[in-house]
Amino acid sequence: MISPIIFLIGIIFTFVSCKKDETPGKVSVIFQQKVRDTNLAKDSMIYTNTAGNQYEVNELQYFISELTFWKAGTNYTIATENGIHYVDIDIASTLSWSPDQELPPGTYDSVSFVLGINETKNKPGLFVNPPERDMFWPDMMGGGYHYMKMNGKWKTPSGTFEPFNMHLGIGMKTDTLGNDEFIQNYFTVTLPLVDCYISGRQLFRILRLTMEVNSWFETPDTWDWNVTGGQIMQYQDLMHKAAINGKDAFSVEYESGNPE
Ligand SMILES: [Cu+2]
Repeated sequence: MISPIIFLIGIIFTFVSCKKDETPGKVSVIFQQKVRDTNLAKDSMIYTNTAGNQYEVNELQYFISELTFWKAGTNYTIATENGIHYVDIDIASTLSWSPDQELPPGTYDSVSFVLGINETKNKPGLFVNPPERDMFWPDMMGGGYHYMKMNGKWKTPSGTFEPFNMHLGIGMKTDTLGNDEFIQNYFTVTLPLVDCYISGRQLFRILRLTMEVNSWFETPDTWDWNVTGGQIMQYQDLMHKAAINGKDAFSVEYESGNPE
């Protein structure tokens, strides 16, 4: 027979463990880069885009900023470290970000972020140390920093390997009067969250943000390096096309459910 005291402890324990975790949560974001759902293998000429270009990626570096969590019409933007995080597939420490900012506990509806850096922050001198500093964008082209550098090679129809530099940043256009005008090419990605409870419990504050690399080369436009050539940073129309293609390159995974 179970003694009444043990029975009572059992009830208290059940009650405590059923209580929702209402402690604020600090989120951790893990950055993943994939090609068709498999981890990106760099320096490997094993990928083919929709246009039929065989390609490899040698370097991939990008900025994520204005990371914002949305809950019932209210939003919370990560502001620590100026709200900007640098990702570089060659630097393991950049592949996760645990900003020191607490979010109220609860079920969040969506997460959004900027690929790149917005015009209020993207100014020369923002970063003084490498590796972020090395993302600088030439002043005469608008200044600030590259949003992304994806460097690699593709195989041309004649069988040679040519370098490509998918570099995104501020663009330049000349208006009808001959004046140069700068264009902000950064874009916001919003991803819905379903049953995403964020709280102090470790399990419920880790988000895996995946960039599907091949997505930059398809939908809405089929990217063909044999047509575009390898360099885009001096061509606003190509950067614009890349930015439009990149908008659906991201997805998010997390542990769903309520910690009850
Ligand atoms: Cu560049």
